[in-house]
Amino acid sequence: MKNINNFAKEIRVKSADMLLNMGYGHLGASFSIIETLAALYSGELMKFDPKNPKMEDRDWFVLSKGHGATSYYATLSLLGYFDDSILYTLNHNGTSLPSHPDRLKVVGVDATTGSLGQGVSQAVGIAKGLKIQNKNNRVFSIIGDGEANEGQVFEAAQFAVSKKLDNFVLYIDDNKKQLDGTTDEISIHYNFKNVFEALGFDAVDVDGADAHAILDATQNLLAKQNGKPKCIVLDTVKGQGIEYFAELKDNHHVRFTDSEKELLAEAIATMKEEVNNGNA
Ligand SMILES: Cc1ncc(C[n+]2csc(CCOP(=O)(O)OP(=O)(O)O)c2C)c(N)n1
Ligand SMILES: [Mg+2]
Repeated sequence: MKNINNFAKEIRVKSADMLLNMGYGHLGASFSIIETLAALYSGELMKFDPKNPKMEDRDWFVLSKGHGATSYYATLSLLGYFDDSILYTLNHNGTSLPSHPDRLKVVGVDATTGSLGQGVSQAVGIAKGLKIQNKNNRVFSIIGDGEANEGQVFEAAQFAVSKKLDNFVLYIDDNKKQLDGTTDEISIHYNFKNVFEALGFDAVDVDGADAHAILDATQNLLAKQNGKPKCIVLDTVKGQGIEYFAELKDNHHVRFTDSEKELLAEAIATMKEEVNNGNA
């Protein structure tokens, strides 16, 4: 079995490297989903094959909060979906790696996202389509806590409950922040577990910085084939994994100062060493 915590660290190293190379990017949103990506793509949860990305019996993943694409791309590349060198063309003119996931451009991406609320609707549609075909594939999707301000999220949730989509797992990256403030300041920060339970989901709270806990919680929920869609509320910190950026107030989209570039480079070097020690 893959060392999932080390895999998460590898994803963070690669993501940080991409952002440093570009000089700016969606650091906060990318970092808070890394442990979830590590669990999903650990080999213990989702069925997938980088050599056969459209494999019939694969599980599907939809990153509804598409602005977190940096760490998603890093994960796909580490798994061998595409060459590492492509990562450093992120967001450049003519790139095959746009800032937000595009299923027609990025190998391994199943749904084009970026307009908040729309990814989760695609995900439940895919889950229903699989049920109609009597297939056992599952669908996993991540939304942000700010994204949950979109009414469309709740239309999708009602659809999932009414169609008994127990092949659908919704992760809420509850980092308590949005683009330019905390979710509390901008709207209401709901107790998502209570809200989604009330809607008809099986819902649990999980430490979103613990890849093993995320994996266990997902497996436990999926074992209940009770006609209820699943919701995992991830207690996360925006920018988690590198202390300076986790504590930085405006960490949604960061354009690095020279000193921040130095700090990021140092953090990458430290994490690389930890990855090597962990793999030893
Ligand atoms: C429909 C729509 N409205 C606005 C935006 C601009 N936007 C991008 S990210 C973001 C904040 C999202 O917050 P959250 O869902 O909490 O994600 P986080 O970055 O915290 O992971 C906004 C408003 C968008 N992408 N789509
Ligand atoms: Mg958020």
